[in-house]
Amino acid sequence: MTDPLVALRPWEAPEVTSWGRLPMNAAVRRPEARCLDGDWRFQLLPAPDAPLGDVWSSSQVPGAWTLQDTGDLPQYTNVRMPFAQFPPGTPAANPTGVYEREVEVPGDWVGRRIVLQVGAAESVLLVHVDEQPVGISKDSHLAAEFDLTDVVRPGSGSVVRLTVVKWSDASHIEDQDQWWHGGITRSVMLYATDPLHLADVTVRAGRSGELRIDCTVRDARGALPGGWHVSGDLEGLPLTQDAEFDRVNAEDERVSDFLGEARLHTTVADVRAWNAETPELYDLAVRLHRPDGTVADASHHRIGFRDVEIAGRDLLINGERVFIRGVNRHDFHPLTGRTPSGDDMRADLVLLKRFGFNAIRTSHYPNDPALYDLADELGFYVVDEADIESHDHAHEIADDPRYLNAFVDRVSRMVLRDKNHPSVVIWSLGNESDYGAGHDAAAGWVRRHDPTRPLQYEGAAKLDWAATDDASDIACPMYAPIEDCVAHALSGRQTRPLIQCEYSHAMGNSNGTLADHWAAIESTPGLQGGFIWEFWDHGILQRLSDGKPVGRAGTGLYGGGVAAPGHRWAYGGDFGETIHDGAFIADGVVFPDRTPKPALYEHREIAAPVRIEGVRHEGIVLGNHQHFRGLDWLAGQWELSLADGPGLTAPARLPDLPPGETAAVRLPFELPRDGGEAWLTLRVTTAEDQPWAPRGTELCLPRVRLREAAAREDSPADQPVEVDDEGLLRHPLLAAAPTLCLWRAPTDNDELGGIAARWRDWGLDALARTVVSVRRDGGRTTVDAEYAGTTGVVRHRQVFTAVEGGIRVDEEAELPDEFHDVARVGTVFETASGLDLLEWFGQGPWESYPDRSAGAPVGHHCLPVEELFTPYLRPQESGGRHGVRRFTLSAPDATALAVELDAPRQVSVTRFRAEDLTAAAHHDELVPRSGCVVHLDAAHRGLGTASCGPDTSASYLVPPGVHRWSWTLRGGRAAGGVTPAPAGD
Ligand code: IPT
Repeated sequence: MTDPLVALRPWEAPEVTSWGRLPMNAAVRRPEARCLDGDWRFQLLPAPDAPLGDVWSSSQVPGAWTLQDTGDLPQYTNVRMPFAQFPPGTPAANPTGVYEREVEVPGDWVGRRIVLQVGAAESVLLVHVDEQPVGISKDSHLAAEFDLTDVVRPGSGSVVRLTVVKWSDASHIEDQDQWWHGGITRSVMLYATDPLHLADVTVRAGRSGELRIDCTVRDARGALPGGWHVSGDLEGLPLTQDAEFDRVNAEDERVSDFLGEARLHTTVADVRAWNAETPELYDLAVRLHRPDGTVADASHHRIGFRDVEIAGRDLLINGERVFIRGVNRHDFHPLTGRTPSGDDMRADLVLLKRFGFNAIRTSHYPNDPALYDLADELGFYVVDEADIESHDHAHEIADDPRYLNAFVDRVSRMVLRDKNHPSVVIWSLGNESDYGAGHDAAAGWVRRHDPTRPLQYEGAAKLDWAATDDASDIACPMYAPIEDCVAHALSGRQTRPLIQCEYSHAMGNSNGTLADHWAAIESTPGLQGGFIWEFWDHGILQRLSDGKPVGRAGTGLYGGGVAAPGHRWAYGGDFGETIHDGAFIADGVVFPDRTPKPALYEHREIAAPVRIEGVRHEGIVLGNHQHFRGLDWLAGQWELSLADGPGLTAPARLPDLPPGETAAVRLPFELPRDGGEAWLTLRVTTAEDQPWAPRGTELCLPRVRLREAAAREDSPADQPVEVDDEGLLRHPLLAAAPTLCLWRAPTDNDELGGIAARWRDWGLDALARTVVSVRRDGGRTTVDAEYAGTTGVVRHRQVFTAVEGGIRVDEEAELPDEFHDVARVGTVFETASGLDLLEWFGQGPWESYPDRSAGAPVGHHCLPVEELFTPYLRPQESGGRHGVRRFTLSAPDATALAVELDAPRQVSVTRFRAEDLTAAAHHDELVPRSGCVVHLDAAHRGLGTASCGPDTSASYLVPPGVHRWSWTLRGGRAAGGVTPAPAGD
């Protein structure tokens, strides 16, 4: 006999969103639940209607079977569907996981209502108990509950079977830019309540201290017996019940169940309001009592008192126009795919706090419930997004009546689940799904059900940012150029807040112009921030020997952003799939192991809570850039860096400064007369333990230049400079002579933005050098050379002059107009091996580029060469340091090579030639060279974000024409340390 659930073919029926599923709610009673996680019997069928076999293996719940060696592997696509069928169609090959286990139902659950909760299943869930059909659910990122009271017997065991169909009509609206998996990815549990139970709890708590709790009770057995009541307390203080239960459904004999509501309320005097800076939470308990006063059901909440409103074009939290420093976050883990643990999620949020983020968009589905508890506790403004993305077939689906129910179902269930979280300040209807009646229907539901929060949907607002009648209360574009946002805010047409739902695409070496975005946001009324795309690089840990994902066994096989030898971070195509979107899955601000990328330091500085506004005669002017907090939780230290002298440090006393205010403070030391260029940095740390940072955690490094560099003169010297007939400098510490370089290993932005293709067309990756002349004139040798590309020739001159202790190199390159936008103009040379430590005066210690240089303060920095390189998943230009004035590469035996630059320049020192990086597809393919590859750039192109969004701004481009730069090379063996730079001034 065919199973009725299978006979329905619900995987190709978008109208069917569920059957037998209980309504979503926000009652929280986790302590009582029995957890059914662990190993379940498992079979992977080739299709949902294929017969069950006799052979069972096992599979871990929660978990993706695609990461558990079942023969079905992860696949990554961005926009396009992984199969050809149009919605609601599915492919014939449709992996279907059957999970089974015995469940013992406790004997004392007799007379109770017994509920099975499946945390998340991807993408259709069919539930059977003892072979009887129980229910169906879709929506891969929300829990489904089923009433098992009539199908299980307390005191005996039952077989629970969960059948999960991978491809369905629902896949077409879960077409997010992420890996496709299959499985039960969140916990499964069983719990019992009294038949008359708390069916839902709705908390409304405003910043004035007013608290209102609506309790919904339900009893499937009929009318409410007399004497039942609810009670509640907030931190032990009893709440008041407004009245008896109001019956919500009709008192009609034909209505079999009872649905009633009661309201509790109180007003908290001197309430400590919740906001992302001071996330004050209160414990709330809500109880349902039997007539004798005993507790039949209880629900516990941590609530926050706060207001969200839109006033004109400002989004206000507790009346304040806050900046939204957001990031898009997926539930991701490199071993488990979609199943981060509670500790993992806490680690994500702790890291985000430490790097200055205050907001999260749960791209592109409701995240694990624990995430919202953490956001409440640690302090984040959350845009909670429904699981709707129909990217590939957006236009067909948005108005398709067959999907209407699914849109409303997904949005409403998210709201019902998450409505009590103070962190959730905005609802989002989903992502990249065009705009249609399905959205308006869902918006209508939200606006009626929860008028306390604004609603956003990029697809609605993008048609006209200034519209006032669509399904979005916020203009929330993605990847809009800065100029467009500013122009809109200045146009006089703006009607609603402008907060980008995605911006600054973090793929590879990226996030160029982030500081320019924020300079515009902070100076333009009407602009309020945005959400960086995205938090994670979604690399999956993969064994190279057999190409399989390592799964949970991979714990400890990575660190510092890099997979252990014999492993790599897999991206699209690495599991042998032919339909995929390559490395576009690796576009986060952290590596797959959560190691921060350098761009995070940029963000941290841009978001600094306290900043140096300038230097005035009365002192250093500090500003408090928070919205709600003073500076009392921060400690500071002044650090003075001198180009040519020892630095100074002193504790900084931070002023008592309300948000938005400035004050001048005196430096506890005088600027020394000597020492050349001088920079003052305020190292800001936490003065006391925070829930997300122990005392002493560094938060930002605002800085200011106190004195410019003085001009230097090298004294001519009388030693020979060795230049061969090819015009190449010979030097004992150089393995390859300095030549001209216009190429960088294309970044993802260079490649996907089409910029690198131009460079290749012009032949910049393989310029042919011809020496034109080598002229020797006493201590000076002039080399003229030509570097020919396919469409133009660069003329290059190097003048080598012997100076005291070394060689001065004056260079000039003239780029033809054809080469109107190149990666770099500069020198490249390679050193002998053994010079493994870099000390430099310039920006650091983090990697920085011309359009991403706000994060790294100017000072003296020192790192082993290996640590200068950033292991972007797909190798590319990496390891640059901006604003370098001079550097020394040294060996343990005190051999050293020192370079003094004529001006702050972009420098990189790595083990890789640009061509090595260009040729590799994964980090593990790189073979480090023994010496160093050194680039000194007269000009280096900004990074921009052209892999998805705007390229860098014109001011960061490298133009054609004449470029000039000079540097002095000194090298040799110095007793007791590196070769000293000449004294300045
Ligand atoms: C946008 C998507 O919303 C997001 O999921 C991700 O794909 C991002 O881009 C790029 O990584 S959609 C894009 C086509 C603008």
